[in-house]
Amino acid sequence: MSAPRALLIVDVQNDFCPGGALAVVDGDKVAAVLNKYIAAFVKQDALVIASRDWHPRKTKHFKEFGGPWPAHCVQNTPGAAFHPALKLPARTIVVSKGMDPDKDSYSAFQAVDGRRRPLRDILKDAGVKELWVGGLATDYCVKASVLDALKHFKVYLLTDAIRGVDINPGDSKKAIDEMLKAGAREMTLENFSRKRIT
Ligand code: VGL
Ligand code: ZN
Repeated sequence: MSAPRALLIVDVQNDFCPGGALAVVDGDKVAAVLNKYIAAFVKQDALVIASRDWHPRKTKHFKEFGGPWPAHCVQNTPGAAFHPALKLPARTIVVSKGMDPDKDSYSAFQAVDGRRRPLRDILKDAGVKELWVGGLATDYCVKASVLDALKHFKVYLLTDAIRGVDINPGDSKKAIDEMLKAGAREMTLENFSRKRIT
């Protein structure tokens, strides 16, 4: 039986990092922090899940087809690959989202694994009670995922392992406030190491 705790790494992909099509300032900096959590979760035999934005070339999510964003994370392109600084263990469960050309969706709870199992089923089947969430972007996918997660799980938001798009200044801060208000608990690597939560 695996631990009741799981780590959800949201969309740490090249296109959301400096140099990418939808770059988030310092997006790549989350990798070093997340690597520490990954090591701790692997030691605990806890699930490590990585979500990815995985869009078809034509989707209403992209500006050229009526959506809000420049093209990014197009399936099987280098921009859609996980950032190389992120050390994902071989047993990582990868879930993909954003494949529907007619939808503009953000939450990792709309993602499915290679066998089309939705994230919620994967977590339930593994007996997960607690989800620790970090990644990109704070004000979009992280926020949507955390708000969905709170309906079913205890959630820790890894506030030093997230970065936001901040189209309007302050969006990320607002998103963090909203997640905490909805019931997410804040966790930083410093607190995690100090409390040696196991
Ligand atoms: C995201 C904007 C567009 C995200 C995805 O993963 O936060 N943001 N697509
Ligand atoms: Zn997207």
